[in-house]
This record gives sequence, C-alpha cells and structure tokens, in this order.
Amino acid sequence: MGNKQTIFTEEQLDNYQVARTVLRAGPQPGTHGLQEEPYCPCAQEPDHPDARAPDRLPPARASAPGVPDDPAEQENPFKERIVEAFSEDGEGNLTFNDFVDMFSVLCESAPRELKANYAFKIYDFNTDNFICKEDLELTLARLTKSELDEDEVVLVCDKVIEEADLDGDGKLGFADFEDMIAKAPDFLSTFHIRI
Ligand SMILES: [Ca+2]
Ligand SMILES: [Ca+2]
Repeated sequence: MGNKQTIFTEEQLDNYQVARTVLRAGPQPGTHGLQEEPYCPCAQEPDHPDARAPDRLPPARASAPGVPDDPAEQENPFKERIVEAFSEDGEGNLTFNDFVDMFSVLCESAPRELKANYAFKIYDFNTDNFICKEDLELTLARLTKSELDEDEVVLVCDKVIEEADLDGDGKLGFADFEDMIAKAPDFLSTFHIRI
C-alpha cells in the first residue's frame, strides 16, 4: 500500500481525498451538492391547493429552458443528476410525486439506507447499476470543473475503486458503495437539504 502511494503527488492525493470524501458524504447544501430549493408550501402542507391537485402540477425541471440559471445554482455540479435520479422517467421531468419523494429522501430524518440508495443513483450516471470508472470520471469532472488532466483523473478513479471494490470486479456495486459510506459517520448529516 505504501509503495502505491508514492506514485501520487500531493496535489493528486488532495484530489483523491476530495473525490472520496464527496462520494461518502453525498451532495451537501451550499458546497458541491444541493442548493436549497425555493420554499414550496405544498411539500409541507397537505391541505395546500397544489397538494390536493397533483394531476394538474406540470412536470418540473431543475431550471426552465432558456432561463439563465441562478448563479448560486451554478455552483451545484450535481443538480441535474439529482433531479434525474428522482424522476420516474430518468430524464429530470419531476411529477408531483417525484418531487415529494425527493424531499422525503433529502429531509434530515430519512433513513440512511434510503439516502444511500439515491446517492448511488446520483453517482451512477450511465444507469447500469454500478459506479464504474466512467461514472467516477464524470463525478470528478464536476467536482474539479475539469481542471485535472487525463492522467490525474485515471489515477484518482483507480484509487477510489481500488479502495472500495470489495468483490474485485473493477467497479462499485451497491454493496461496495454501502460499505464505503457506512464508514462515513457524516453521511446522514450531510445528505439532506433544508426547506
Ligand atoms: Ca454506472
Ligand atoms: Ca465491485
């Protein structure tokens, strides 16, 4: 293990630590994760008119086409993946029920296993039920704004898989991922948003 670490520069190790920490912790408000969503009274008040008429609620997206994103939202590199992960069609079109599910999972009191399931979906960009190198490369690109060169990306992705791939198939299944975040005591406290 010691020999392998010597091939990394300090900067590469820092990048690796960032990737590992974020994978374990999940999206966080105000940093690399979810920004706080606009307050939605219907999400908390069952008697609100919108809550009583879910069929009339139009599909929602993270941002409306043609409308410039809020600068604060631009700091959230996972916003599209989060919305896609919670949308039934997988393309980011949230129905009312999808929207309620999203807040149910991202509330502070949601069970750890439920949060883990959705965290896995968020990082599984190509939806093949594994977090593979391709997914990790996309995650890193978002976290570092594509500032790493190709060799650095390969090194970091290899290191993450080497550490977390318990069954040795070269990619992270849900069991690998669950074990990884089980070692992260702050996962529950960071994978949430406040409304
Ligand atoms: Ca995948
Ligand atoms: Ca594996």
